[in-house]
Amino acid sequence: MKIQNARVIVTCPGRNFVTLKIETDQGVYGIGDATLNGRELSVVAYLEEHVLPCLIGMDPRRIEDIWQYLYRGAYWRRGPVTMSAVSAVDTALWDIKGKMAGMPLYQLLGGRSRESVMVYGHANGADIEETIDAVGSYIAMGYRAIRAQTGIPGIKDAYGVGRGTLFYEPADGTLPSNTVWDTHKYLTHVPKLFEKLRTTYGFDYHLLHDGHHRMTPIEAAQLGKALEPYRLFWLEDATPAENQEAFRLIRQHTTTPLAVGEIFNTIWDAKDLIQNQLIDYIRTTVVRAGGITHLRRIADLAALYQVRTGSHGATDLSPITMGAALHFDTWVPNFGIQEYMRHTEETDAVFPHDYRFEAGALLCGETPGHGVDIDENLAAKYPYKPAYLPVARLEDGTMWNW
Ligand code: EZ4
Ligand code: CO
Repeated sequence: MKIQNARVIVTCPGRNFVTLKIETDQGVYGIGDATLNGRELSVVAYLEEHVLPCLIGMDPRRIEDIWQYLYRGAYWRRGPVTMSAVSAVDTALWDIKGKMAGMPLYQLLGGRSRESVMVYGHANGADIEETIDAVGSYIAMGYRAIRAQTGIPGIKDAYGVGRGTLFYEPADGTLPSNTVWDTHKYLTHVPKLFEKLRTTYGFDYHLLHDGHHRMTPIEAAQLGKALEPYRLFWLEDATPAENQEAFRLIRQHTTTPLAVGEIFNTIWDAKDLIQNQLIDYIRTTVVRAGGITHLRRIADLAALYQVRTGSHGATDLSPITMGAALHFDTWVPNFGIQEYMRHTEETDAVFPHDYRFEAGALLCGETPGHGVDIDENLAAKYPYKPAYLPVARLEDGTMWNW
């Protein structure tokens, strides 16, 4: 069996998605997500110029060997562009293997560990009142876990707020837009949101919050401590994790559970965090961290330390990543939760899939492979549109983390 053809499809049904399609000499094909928000075409070039020519003629059944070939063989390891490309190849190859075996991906991984995959949705509002209402609407839709973000008085365009509720999409203009940040104002305001949420809705729902890498370790420790009475499911991306040791300081001061990893590329980004038990949830997902092959390695390491999974699932990850992640989540023994931001109807139409939402959970289907396809005719109707993520500066103009 041979890989006969491999090509990249770029489409923008409301936002940009990069998809890799691998075709075999036996008529079976597989698809993988290669979307890197705001840097999409760099992955397209990496795939088209450097990866796809090597794949032609290879045996698509040798998933592990092809992974090692792309990772070790490049000499230059890791990084978001490289690893998004490796992820796309890996996901497409697992899709092919599933189709050849006539089995849904979760069966190939070892079978079902749970009946459904608990997800959390994103509630946000310009102020506390609006966020309280938004959380209420997620409860009404059946969610059992909800991430809550709110606008901060005196801060223009705080992270996670605005541009619609159900389909929040941060990427916008042809150049990055400017937002402003002030951690002092944020730290004063956020505990009030969670106090109000608990007095309004009680403790029967899981609440989550994303700090989006804005705080220093000691500021994150303060927030974690202030939020302890409201028993969060997790505080996400409390501080940047290039220095994994930074989380030790947060950990020493608070019992609020910590989650990180949506921008990690490999197991090496998470190794110290996991082995020192500095986090509770690891948020790497299929498209960003080397596909199913590498994600499994990360999850197995995490399991040794009682760290559970909490895969990233924002709208800039295509339905292919969501579909593959749900098979992974259905199998992985140390599952925690899955993020779920809904894609628009236009996106769902371009990527027909068999997963479905029910009672606060997603259920993967029984279609062989990962269960997500691409309608290429429809995809062709939505040409690529450059869109950047915003940047953030402090009030005095200092560049900060968006
Ligand atoms: O800002 O995926 O938890 N979710 C997030 C996302 C990220 C986007 C960046 O493209 O932090 O909303
Ligand atoms: Co996040």
